[in-house]
Amino acid sequence: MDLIWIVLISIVVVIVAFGFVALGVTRRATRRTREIAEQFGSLPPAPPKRRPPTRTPPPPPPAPKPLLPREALPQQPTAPMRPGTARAPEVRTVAPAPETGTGAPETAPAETEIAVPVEAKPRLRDRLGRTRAVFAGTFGRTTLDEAAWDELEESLILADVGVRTTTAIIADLRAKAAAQKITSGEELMDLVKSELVEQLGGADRSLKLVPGVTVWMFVGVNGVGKTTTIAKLAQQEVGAGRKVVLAAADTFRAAAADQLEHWAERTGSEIVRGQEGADPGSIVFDAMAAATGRHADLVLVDTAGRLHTKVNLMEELKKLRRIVDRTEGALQEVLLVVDAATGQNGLTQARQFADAVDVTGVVLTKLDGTSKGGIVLAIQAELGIPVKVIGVGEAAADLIAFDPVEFVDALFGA
Ligand SMILES: Nc1nc2c(ncn2[C@@H]2O[C@H](COP(=O)(O)OP(=O)(O)O)[C@@H](O)[C@H]2O)c(=O)[nH]1
Ligand SMILES: [Mg+2]
Repeated sequence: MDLIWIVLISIVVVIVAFGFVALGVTRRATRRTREIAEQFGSLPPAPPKRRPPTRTPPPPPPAPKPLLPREALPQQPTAPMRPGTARAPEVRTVAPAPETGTGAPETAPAETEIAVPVEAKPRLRDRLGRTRAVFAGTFGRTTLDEAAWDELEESLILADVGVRTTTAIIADLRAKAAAQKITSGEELMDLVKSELVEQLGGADRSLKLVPGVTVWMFVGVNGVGKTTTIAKLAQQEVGAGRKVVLAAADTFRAAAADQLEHWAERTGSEIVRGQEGADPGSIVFDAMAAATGRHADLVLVDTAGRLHTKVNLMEELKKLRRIVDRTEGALQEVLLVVDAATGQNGLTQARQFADAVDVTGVVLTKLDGTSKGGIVLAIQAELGIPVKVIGVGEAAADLIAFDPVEFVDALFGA
């Protein structure tokens, strides 16, 4: 009996021992399988202590920012349809977006409210470099002889002051130089500066605003900078807390209203626009209605610079003027936009527009890229129309209220 028990116990011990051995082998085999599989990437990685050192993978790229779809922009209801219009002009209010120059339209993240950043105002002196260069060295002479006078005359003509105005200025200066017994180039420079300020001085250059709705209308040939100037002024006026409506009455070119709408978005203005070929009169009519209905302060009317004929254009502008004039006292400025680089040609254009619509002031653009800044003097002397604001670049902040003293200082100052 004892023997049987001993045999049985021995068998159990042997079985248990086998079991342990088998378990160990299986574990080792599993580990090995895992290691092999890991090398071929088919299993989840083993605990860190078993992994060969690896580099931290780069963080995933940030998720793209949500873009604001056009439909998501807050929109005003469409203005009422007028008889004779193919489609009612649309009135939209658009949220201000950040200014990044005058490039292609961009959309803004929907969830953040973005204020139009205040751009640094450009220094006039820096932007007038090319006209300034025309006068550089003119006043370096120690004696005021005939050569010095010739040089000054030449510089004024080169800067596009125009022959007639230059002749008048030189005659005036000669008389003053003789009376004041001026003998050096340096003294002459002071005299020239005060003469030019005097020539330019005295005009009222303010852009008029009245209580209720004020309208500023912009006229001028294609490409001079009407739409850009409107954008710049819209930014300025919205910044001053005014509610601004842009009237896209240049329906001659397809892109014109799009360009204005883009600026409405950036400046936080409302826009009234129609389709290409729509009646500009109906756009202005609806813009006036929208402005009155919504208690806007200012309507900026963009007009076409070209129609099929010049007569058409002038007649169209007169018509737009009459529509605005139905709101008594609203039309405060008819601003003729002139590209400074066109020099004396700009004067011819100015005469034609001034004859058709009573122009109240000139916006002289692109002074930054031209040596013909002297045209400011010619416009005022020959047309009697004051230059009110000047464009010195393509960005929204590149608009400066024209000040004769600042202008002359920028041309001749050290
Ligand atoms: N350098 C410079 N470019 C300007 C200025 N004003 C407008 N422009 C550019 O002139 C071009 C025509 O302007 P736009 O406003 O479309 O002219 P519009 O046809 O009269 O409306 C655009 O490329 C503007 O960026 C300015 O003061 N300086
Ligand atoms: Mg335009």
